[in-house]
Amino acid sequence: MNQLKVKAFELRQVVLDMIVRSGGGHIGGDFSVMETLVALYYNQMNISPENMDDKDRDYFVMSKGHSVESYYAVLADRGFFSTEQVVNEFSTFGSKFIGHPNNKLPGIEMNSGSLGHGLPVCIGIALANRMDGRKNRVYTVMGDGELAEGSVWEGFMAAGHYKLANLCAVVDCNGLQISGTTEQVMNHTKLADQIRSFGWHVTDADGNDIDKMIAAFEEAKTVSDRPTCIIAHTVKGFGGGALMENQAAWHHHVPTKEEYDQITAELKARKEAAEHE
Ligand SMILES: Cc1ncc(C[n+]2csc(CCOP(=O)(O)OP(=O)(O)O)c2C)c(N)n1
Ligand SMILES: [Mg+2]
Repeated sequence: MNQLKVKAFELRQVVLDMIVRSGGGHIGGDFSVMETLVALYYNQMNISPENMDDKDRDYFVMSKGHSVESYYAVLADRGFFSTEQVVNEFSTFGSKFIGHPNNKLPGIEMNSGSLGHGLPVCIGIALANRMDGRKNRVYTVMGDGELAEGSVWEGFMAAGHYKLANLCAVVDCNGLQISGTTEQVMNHTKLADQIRSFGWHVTDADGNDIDKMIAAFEEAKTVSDRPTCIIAHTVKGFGGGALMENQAAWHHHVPTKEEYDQITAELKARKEAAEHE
């Protein structure tokens, strides 16, 4: 488990390199969601470059597509393409490594970035898999700001109606979106109760703690009569230190050279602490 904690800090460094080299990206949400992605891709999901043509593999859609840099970093490390290539090519003219998920790349199910579409598409995948009698699981990750999209709530309603126990949605609940706090922009006063009222199993977890996320994913697998939503309580910018943690301005801020050095040092320190845990 420590290895996965270390991995999450190492992959944040890849994200940082990608963004600083290219001059664009969404670093805050990348850093908040990293433990969720590492838990899914290294511990939970049956998915690999070798089994993408196998319909019994698991499915994942990155609904909050602006966090593409963390998604690319994880896919590269899992062997879908090379880390060096994505760091060098990200957001360059003509590259397939564009600034939101691109399904022309190996491992990427769906183009996303226009918020609010991952859950509805996953409902279709989950329904089809169930109709075919498959035992695999379908996962999506949304942002808490993304929940302002009406299609998300239609999705919550439909998935509850169809009792899609093979579906698990994560809300990366970092309390911030593009221009301020979720509370200011579109508040959800009782998020867990709201989602539960649509017929979902809802559980909370510390979304920057891999052990807690793995436990939440394991809990979801025991629920046989309804979909599960994990409300992952995270810190936007987690791992980057006081400079960038919990700051709306870091939604898509590109670090300066000095900030790059500072974040690199912070990530190194956190990685070393995780190694000695
Ligand atoms: C339909 C749609 N409207 C607006 C945007 C612009 N946009 C990009 S990121 C973002 C904020 C998203 O906040 P959240 O879902 O909380 O993401 P996170 O905090 O994890 O970065 C917005 C409004 C978009 N991508 N899609
Ligand atoms: Mg957010």
